[in-house]
Amino acid sequence: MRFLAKDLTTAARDKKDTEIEVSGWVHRIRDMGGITFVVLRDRSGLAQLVFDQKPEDSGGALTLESVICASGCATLNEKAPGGAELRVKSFKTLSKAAPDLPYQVNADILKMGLETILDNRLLSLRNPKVQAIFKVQATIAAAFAEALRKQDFTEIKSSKLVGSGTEGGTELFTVEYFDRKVCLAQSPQFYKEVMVASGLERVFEIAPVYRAEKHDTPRHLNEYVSLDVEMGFIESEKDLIELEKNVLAHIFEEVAQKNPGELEMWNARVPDSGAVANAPTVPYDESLRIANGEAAKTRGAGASSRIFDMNPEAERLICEWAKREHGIDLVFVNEFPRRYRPFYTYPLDKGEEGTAVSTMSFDCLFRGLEITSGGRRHHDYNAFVETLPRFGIKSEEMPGYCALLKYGCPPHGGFAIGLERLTEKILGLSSVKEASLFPRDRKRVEP
Ligand code: AMO
Repeated sequence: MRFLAKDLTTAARDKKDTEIEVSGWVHRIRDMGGITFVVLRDRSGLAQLVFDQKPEDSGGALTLESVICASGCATLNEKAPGGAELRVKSFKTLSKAAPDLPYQVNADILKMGLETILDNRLLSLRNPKVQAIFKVQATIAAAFAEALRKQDFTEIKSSKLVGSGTEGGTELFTVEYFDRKVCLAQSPQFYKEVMVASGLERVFEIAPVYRAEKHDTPRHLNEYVSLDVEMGFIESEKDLIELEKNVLAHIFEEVAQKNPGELEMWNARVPDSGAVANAPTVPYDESLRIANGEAAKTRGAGASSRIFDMNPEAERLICEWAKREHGIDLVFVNEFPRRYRPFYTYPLDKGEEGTAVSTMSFDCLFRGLEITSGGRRHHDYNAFVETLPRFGIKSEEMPGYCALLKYGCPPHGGFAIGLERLTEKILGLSSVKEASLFPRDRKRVEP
């Protein structure tokens, strides 16, 4: 019967003299002359195997990354990882790895450059610390869905082939679609609104989205997983902020509970789920004042360079302020000026002559990085058609949106969290690319 590495200690206690079997990858080999220690890796972790002789198969010496199956008796040993080891009686090689490994799987990945890690993706994904990222990511996605299902949200899967974009025309990938060109979806924005209007009222989607952004930065991917939410019958973005706090608190709670080992590997801590409720909501203008105040403190009061928009420096400074003043580096910035938000965003009338200058929108910043954008949307057909020219759009160019709003659509809104960005910030990674299994950037489309 196959035992997992993590169960070796139990086996050593319960099955002392019975032979058991473990299988996995050869992670490390230490030849001590008389005996050889082999560290075996399986989905549960690492286990120490002790061979009385040099482990050899019909093809010669055992090689790193070969897949083997070993049987023997488990015994307690304080010095072994996990407190037990397998004294091997026999083993067989199930798949022999070639000896010319181009990447050292068992190395400390903090000592490897990101490019090397990504260039050797097939092998770097075998590193336990790299795998930890994706175990945590799986928990995040599951907890996101669970928190929403509990509140009567229905999961949807919308098409990623679309006729036009929703988040701005310059960031679209086009693809051949029979005799015409279509685009890869930048967001399920339109479809999630359609499903609210269809009567489902509350929907969410977990799916990849595509952004043809040319810049290569630690915060941008050209394909990322969007955790999307849309909800009917809301009053303002504040309802959405409450919902997101609830979702994030559940995610943090689940990660703390399901991934203590993974968090430890990365020396990471999730915020206390109870503290999420204390995350402040700061209007956009006020947040820039805070950011400038924080910048002046570090640069000196007379510093001349001002922060004029929510750039990465402002995001970092506001989170530092929130950590100090509210005990959590999580902030919601709302009421963004209209020029920064897409055409579908609901106005917040504050300006003279009834012209909206700001919107019922928000971003969520976590540990110095924007992880979420959202807001209330237009639901009134006439107001929507009136606003389009301000974005240089003709209503004829938006037949879908016009039809959606023309035939009965409740007040609604939603948000989207970037899965890789949230993973990156939970674990303290150096780049969003580290949190993507097979990152797509300007030069990377393989593997
Ligand atoms: P937005 O375009 O701001 O909003 O994206 C939402 C969130 O997605 C993440 N994100 C990215 N992650 C990695 N690489 C990128 N290139 C990238 N671009 C964005 C960020 C960001 O906060 N339709 C709206 C959401 C809504 O209003 O419901 C939208 O997509 O974490």
